[in-house]
Amino acid sequence: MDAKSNIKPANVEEFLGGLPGRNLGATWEVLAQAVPVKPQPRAIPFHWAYEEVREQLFHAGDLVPAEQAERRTLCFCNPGLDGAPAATSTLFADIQLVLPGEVASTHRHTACAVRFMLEGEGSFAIAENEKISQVPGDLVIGPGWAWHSHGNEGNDDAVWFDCLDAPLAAQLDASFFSPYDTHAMEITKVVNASSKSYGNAGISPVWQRDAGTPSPLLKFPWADARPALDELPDDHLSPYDGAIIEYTHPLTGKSCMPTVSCTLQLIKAGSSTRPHRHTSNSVYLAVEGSGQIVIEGETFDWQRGDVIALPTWASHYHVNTSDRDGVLFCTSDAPLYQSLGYYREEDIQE
Ligand code: 1HN
Repeated sequence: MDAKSNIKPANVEEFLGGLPGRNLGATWEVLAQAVPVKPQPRAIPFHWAYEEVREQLFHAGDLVPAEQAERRTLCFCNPGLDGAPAATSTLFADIQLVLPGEVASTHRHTACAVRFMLEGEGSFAIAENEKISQVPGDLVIGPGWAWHSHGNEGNDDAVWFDCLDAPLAAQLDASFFSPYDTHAMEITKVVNASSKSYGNAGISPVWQRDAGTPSPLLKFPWADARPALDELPDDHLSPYDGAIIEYTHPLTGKSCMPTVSCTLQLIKAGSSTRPHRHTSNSVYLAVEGSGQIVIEGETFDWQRGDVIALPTWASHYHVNTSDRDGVLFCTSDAPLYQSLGYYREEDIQE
């Protein structure tokens, strides 16, 4: 029978068989696909060991000149996502190498970016005509659509972790990218201008108060964040995350980016946390000590530089069996879910 016949179908099978040719579907046949009873992430929980990633990154450093790579980074490809450059469905993450003397080209993209410094003194970021100094442990953010570049004027190889909401922007068909008209952006502001204006906790300028999103403060120093973890009183710990602090917009207290939040957490030596799960995807970067994240019953050991992808709705808890406190940096798309009314979190009773 012709798929587009106007003759009344003789039975249900014939009726259903005629729908695809009309670009129609019978909702009752595809309801579970249209409205799954719970999230069905394609990304899987996954761990990348820094030792292996770093070795490959330095091969790139030997073989690929900076001029030939817009950014010399190795990105984390979640095995559940068919080779796509994405650590989770919404978050791109990579490890970047900038050798002494190199300066990256200037460009901008709608995807927002966060950077956590791992190795090397003497590198810098440039964002919107401001030069930002950066040392290991610092978090430097790159707001969406801001012109940016970076370089290394020290003697050490600079290595850092990047996370961008690029897969989200691409899925929303909202991704734009453009190169600057010259290689280098001129610097018109004082070095670390945003830190000078907004970097004093609880104290902010009156005359130029920028309460828009994202955060007008672009650098969150390790020298501020790390002591804050140790100082958190015991009655301010999270049952699920131990001592955990968020890098926040200095004027609103909200996440540093509209779609991405950044946290730093400490799992005390010999401690473990309660299991829970939430909608929102996370990418963890281990920064100090060692520990384990148990995700859906599978144990992922971590040490400094390791990266772990936690897809939405996967149950997880933290363990630190070592005799040294462990510290994890984490990027998450929770603000996205929260602003859309899609955020859910659930304690898991054993
Ligand atoms: C980018 O601009 C940076 O500026 C890092 O450091 C990684 C990955 C994809 C697209 C742009 C950076 C990036 C990126």
